[in-house]
Amino acid sequence: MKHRSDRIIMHVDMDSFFAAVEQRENPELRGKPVVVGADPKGGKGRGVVSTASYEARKYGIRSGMPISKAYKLCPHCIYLPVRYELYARVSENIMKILRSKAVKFQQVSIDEAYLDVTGRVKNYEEAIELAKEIKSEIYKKEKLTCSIGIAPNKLVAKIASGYKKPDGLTVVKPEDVEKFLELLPLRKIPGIGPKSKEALKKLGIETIGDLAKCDVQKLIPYFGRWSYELIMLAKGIDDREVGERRDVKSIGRERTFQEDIDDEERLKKAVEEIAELVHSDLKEEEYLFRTVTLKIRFSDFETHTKSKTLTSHHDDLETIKNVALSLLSHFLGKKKVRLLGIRLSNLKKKQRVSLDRFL
Ligand code: TTP
Ligand code: MG
Repeated sequence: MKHRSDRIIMHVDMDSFFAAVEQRENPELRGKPVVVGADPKGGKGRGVVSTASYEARKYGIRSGMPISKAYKLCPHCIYLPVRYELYARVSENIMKILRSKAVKFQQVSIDEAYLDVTGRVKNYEEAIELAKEIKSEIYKKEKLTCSIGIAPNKLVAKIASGYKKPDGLTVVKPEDVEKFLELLPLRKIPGIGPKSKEALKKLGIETIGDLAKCDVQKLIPYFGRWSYELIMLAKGIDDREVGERRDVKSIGRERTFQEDIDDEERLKKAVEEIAELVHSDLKEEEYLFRTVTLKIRFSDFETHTKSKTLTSHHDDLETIKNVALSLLSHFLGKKKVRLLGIRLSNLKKKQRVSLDRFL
C-alpha cells in the first residue's frame, strides 16, 4: 500500500482555553494562577478542574483533577466557575477564522481543529507563513494564543501542536516524522492509555520508536487486529482525511470551476445549477429544509460560508435559488471565485400520508 505524504495538515489547539478567555475578559486575572471548574468550597468542594492557566499548572493543577486536590496544591489560586456559553461564542469566532484558511476543515472540540491546507500552500515554508498569519489573526481579533502543529497527517500534526505550548508552532516535515516520534512516550499516540502502556512495557516497548520497530507478531496476542494500526501510527503513518463531520441532517453539493470566475452572470448561473442538483437530492430524500448555506472559495483559497434560516420549512427549487442568490450577492465583486456550494440543513422528513388514513 502506498501512503500519502504529499499533504500538509495543521492542528490548531487554543492554549488553556477556558482560563485564557477568563483572563482576557478580566485584565486583573492576567499573569495569575486561574483555575476554571467546580467550586472548591475551601477544599471540601466536589467536582473537577476544567482547566488551569499556565501559571496555575506550575502548582501541578491539571484538567480533570478533583477540585479539592487542586485546592490543596494551591489554596491561593483564583477559582472561577465555568461559563460555557461565553467560551462557545469565542470558539465560534475562532473556528470561523480557521475554516476560512483551510481547504478541508474539521473541528474536533471546542478549542481544536484540523486544517488540510494542501493546495492553498505549496510547501512547508508557505505553511509556516500561513500558520503565523492564523496565530496573529486570532490574537488580533480575540486576544488569545494558540499552538499549531504542521505535519503530513493528522496524527503527527496533533502531536506536534502539543509539543510546544503555549503559543507554539511546531513543524514536522515528512522526512522528519520518524525522528520526531522516536523518543516520545507511548501515551502521545491517541488510543494508548495506561493499560496498553503496561502491556507494551512487558514486551520491552517504552517509546514510540520501540513500537515502530517491533515485530507485529509480538503484539497480536495482546492487541489483535489493532496491532497493525498501532505499528502504523508509531511509524507516523496516518491516512485519515480531514473532513467536516458528516451531518446526516444536511444535503449539499459544491462545484469547483475549471477556471476561476469573476463574471457575475456566470456565478449566478452556477448557483442556479447547483441549486437544481441540491433540489433533486432533497426530493429524492423526501425532506423539507429551513436553512440554506452558501459556501464560496476565492482563487486564493480564502473560504466563507453564509447561511439564512427561513421561518418555515420549504422544499421548492425557487426558494433554494432565491436564498442562495441573495447570499451570493454578499460576496460579488470581490475576488475571482474558485468554488461554490449550497447546503440545506434544518431538515424535516416530509410527512407521508399514512396508509391507515388513506384506507
Ligand atoms: P484542552 O485543549 O485539552 O486544554 P486547554 O486548552 O485548557 O489547555 P492546553 O493549552 O493544554 O490546550 O481543552 C480545551 C478546553 O476544554 C479546556 O480549556 C477546558 C475544557 N476541558 C474540560 O472541561 N475538561 C477536561 O478534562 C479537559 C481536558 C478540557
Ligand atoms: Mg487547548
